[in-house]
Amino acid sequence: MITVKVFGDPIPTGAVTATVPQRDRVEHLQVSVAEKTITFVYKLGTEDVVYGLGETMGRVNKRGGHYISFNTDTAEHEDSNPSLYASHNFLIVWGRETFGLFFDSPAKTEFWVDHQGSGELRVVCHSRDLRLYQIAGERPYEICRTFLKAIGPGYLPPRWAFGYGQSRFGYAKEQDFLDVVRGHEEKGFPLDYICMDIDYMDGFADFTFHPQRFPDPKGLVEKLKDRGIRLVPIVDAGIKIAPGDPVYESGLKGGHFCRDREGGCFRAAVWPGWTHFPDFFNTKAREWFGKQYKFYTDFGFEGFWNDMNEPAIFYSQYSRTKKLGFFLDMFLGEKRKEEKARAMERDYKSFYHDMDGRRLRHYDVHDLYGALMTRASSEGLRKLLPHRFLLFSRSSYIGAGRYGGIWTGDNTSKWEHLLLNVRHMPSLNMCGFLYSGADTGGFMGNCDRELLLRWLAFSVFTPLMRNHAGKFTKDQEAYRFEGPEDFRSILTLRYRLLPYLYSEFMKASLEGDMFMKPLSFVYEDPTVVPIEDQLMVGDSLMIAPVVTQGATGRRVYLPEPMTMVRWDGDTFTCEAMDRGWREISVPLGQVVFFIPEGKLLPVGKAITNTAQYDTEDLTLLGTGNSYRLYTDDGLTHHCDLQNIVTLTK
Ligand code: MIG
Repeated sequence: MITVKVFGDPIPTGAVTATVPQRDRVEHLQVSVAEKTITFVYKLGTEDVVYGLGETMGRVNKRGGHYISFNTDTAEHEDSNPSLYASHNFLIVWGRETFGLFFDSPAKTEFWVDHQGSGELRVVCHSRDLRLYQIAGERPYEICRTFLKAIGPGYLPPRWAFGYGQSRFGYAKEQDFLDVVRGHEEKGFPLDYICMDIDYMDGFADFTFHPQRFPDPKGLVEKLKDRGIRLVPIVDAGIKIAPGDPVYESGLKGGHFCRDREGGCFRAAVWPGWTHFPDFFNTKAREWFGKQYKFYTDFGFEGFWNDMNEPAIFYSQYSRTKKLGFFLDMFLGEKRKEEKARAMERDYKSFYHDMDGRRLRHYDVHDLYGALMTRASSEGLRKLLPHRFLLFSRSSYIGAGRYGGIWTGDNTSKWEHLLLNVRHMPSLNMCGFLYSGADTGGFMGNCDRELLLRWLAFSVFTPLMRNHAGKFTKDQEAYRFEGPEDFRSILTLRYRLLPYLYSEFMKASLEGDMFMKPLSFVYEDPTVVPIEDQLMVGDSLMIAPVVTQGATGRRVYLPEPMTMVRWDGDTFTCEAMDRGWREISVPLGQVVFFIPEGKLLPVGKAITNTAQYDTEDLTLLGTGNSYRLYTDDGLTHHCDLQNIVTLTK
């Protein structure tokens, strides 16, 4: 049961698609309305668990933290940092009383969850306009499913998007992409796509290719597609101010850019230098932007990643005069950091949207900008391409999960961020972002062999499995490392598990369910509540990734009897195990996972590309009797739950 209480005159955010009954009361919470804010307070029980908040720092149980929804381009993924790239204002209180809340507001929203032992949940919306959704239910999982149904079915990527992807900020010419393909082919490593970062562009302008370094984009796309590899270009939010350029000129002529106070086009500098930001709040501007992807689809591209759409600003006229034009705040001292944050706030307060006749100050609706970019590209691509496409974004807001996936931005090659990736996945799933993942191996810093192997061994289970690294970092492609057999083992496992992963993902997306869940969503066993480094993946699989440097295995809790499956690169070895704690050895290069009693998990043949995918001769692991396999051609938009065949042992 979900209801909504409306405060003030909120804009439609598009987050909830279901028709939801209104009510006048707010249950559970104390509400106080001030001049510019609304504050909600709830006294937490000492044992209460708080779930949700999607892409934020901290643990899966959000207790102890302070989180601010105000989308920010930040590489500082530390618990002291309250804001990342997304705003996912859904949370669940589970304990003495159990209920769900969704603070549907695109303005800055702060959450204190038993912060510094305050014992209370305090939410401050920095706006008087808000829709507060209240979701009733007995258990967190039930509340979550009610919420997911209300925000609509998830984005469905094509099957090739479940293959392995390679990326790096620094690939700058045709040959770099051919080298990556060859690197994987030579070692017998699977691969499905390579991302093209901003260096493909001419002067960092969207909808261009550098004429010398990419003389024949269409030829390159075709050449790689013949080898099963797709290219996935990046698209940044800002449009380069480039008189004479057709995209810039048509945006200007159509009035599709955000306005400054005086009514001119707002200017901010990002990678291309001075840019204008498309006004994604405006229907016509969204249509205009979506149509621009024809530039790529005409060359044969079928996948895209949207970046810098918080929107990130390197500097504005104001911050440039104040010498605050930096983009890596982690290198700034505390004082400069604060000055920069203030300058950013000033920038965000100095431009405006035209939401089909309603003028909005950007600052008041900031958190929706990236989500609306995703919507614009998704709706455009839907018209341009006859089949499903890959699309993932950096910035997001709840509801954007209907239009595309997300990745979690500029993490670092360190063990803590592998664990962060593990914690993010269930939280993102709660908020409707099933197609998601982190930069495997880490973006900033240098990744070593051990970390990459362990990280890949976890990413095997995340829908988006992409190795991405930042500029000037050490080579991070799997084929660059010693001992290729360990990498081949893990990458091959991903492809052998595809029938299961794809099927479970599609069922979850279509049904409004989660793909990756905390154990506590499934088991009513108090022992599992604090366990956040084990996850359920679909219905027949529990994972317990190794996230500790130097570990040769780990302790795993089995909430019920399970089949332990050990993958050694060649064979699956099964062993029945009882409920309870176990010490499991997991040598580098191996992957160990668990199938609950009475469940089956289908695995396919060893393939190196999703083009070779088939569901003939699946092996069924586990002790169940049957498995419901979702099948389709991996491209059609006509996905429904009719496409299920029952496999029996
Ligand atoms: O200012 O396009 O998060 O994945 O490689 C950095 C360059 C811009 C940030 C993205 C990252 C990407 C990088 N981008």
